[in-house]
Amino acid sequence: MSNCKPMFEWMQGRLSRRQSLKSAGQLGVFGAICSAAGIVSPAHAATGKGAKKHSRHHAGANRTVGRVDNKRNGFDPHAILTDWERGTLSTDDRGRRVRTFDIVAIDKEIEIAPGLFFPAWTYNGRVPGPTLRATEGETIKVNFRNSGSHPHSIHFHGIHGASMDGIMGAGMVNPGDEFTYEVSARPFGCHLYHCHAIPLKRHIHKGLYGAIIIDPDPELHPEQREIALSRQLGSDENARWQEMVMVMNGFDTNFDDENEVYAANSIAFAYMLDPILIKRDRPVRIYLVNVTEFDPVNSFHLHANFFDYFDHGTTLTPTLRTVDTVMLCQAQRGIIEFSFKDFEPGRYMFHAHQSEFAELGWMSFLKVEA
Ligand SMILES: [Cu+2]
Repeated sequence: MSNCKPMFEWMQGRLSRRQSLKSAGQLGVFGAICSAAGIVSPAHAATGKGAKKHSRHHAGANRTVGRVDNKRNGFDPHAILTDWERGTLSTDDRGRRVRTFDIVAIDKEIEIAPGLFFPAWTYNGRVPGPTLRATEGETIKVNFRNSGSHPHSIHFHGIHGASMDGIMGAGMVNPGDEFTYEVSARPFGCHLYHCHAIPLKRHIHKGLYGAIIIDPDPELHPEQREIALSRQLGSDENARWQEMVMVMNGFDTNFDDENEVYAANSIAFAYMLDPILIKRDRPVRIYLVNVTEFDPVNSFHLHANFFDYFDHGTTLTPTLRTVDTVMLCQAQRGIIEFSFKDFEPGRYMFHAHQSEFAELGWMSFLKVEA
């Protein structure tokens, strides 16, 4: 740790105030790296003594040391990949299939990197909020209770009436109050929901967002029934796929309208420290959502392979084929499909291709196994 402090002071003298603040945020990550046993200063690295340790530091850099306490957070980034919230299915007196979810807004401090805490506003105590999953044609009802300290709402990117829009005068909920949103589960695809209280950037960035996945109804797509079936959770065709959701986000830990930490599903480097296990012979499908505030774009880049991309997930044929990078503005989302069939087993990296985001947490591994 003592080696890190002089370096930080040296850097601080050379940066503008805003850059310094940002470096202070980085120190959370950098400090964690330095606190590991065996890290030596660049000065020592220049001599023979300690050079090996230093090179090991560089080989293993771009990650944090130590672990986020998932238990204290109340959510686990690995569980979030696949913990679809299915709600309760019923038929109403108009004969409609209704899927009902319960969501509560709660203020909650969460740990986003080891030892780095963020005063979040959450849906159901987690960031991102629950991944709602429904089937095309259903009616979605969400009973929303605001147990937070500010007015909040749920605004769905989907199809619904004006009164259900989650904006001022249409489903904005004061602390202690409740509201039931009713929206259509269409179009099928990969969508999102978020709070639409103002100031919008603050309410979104604090953590009030989540993914909503609408599976296509195979009966409505006879010409592409097999593909639709593969997306329908619970079908044999779907069971073959290794599906996961990734919500790309960032955290402004010092409230200067810039992010100090970036991630997929909130926890910096979570999938770097514990790579996501992938079976080589089964295809992979990622539901990707960008909710990053303050930066105009985020991106997803896969190493050593290429993928097909379905913009917004609203088509059954790819909108981009054979690419290894996609760029998404805030609220843009899509479905990524690829396979590691016949590849050499090992760790395959994926990350934002804004290098700054990658170095501040949004860097990950898939561990491909035979
Ligand atoms: Cu809000």
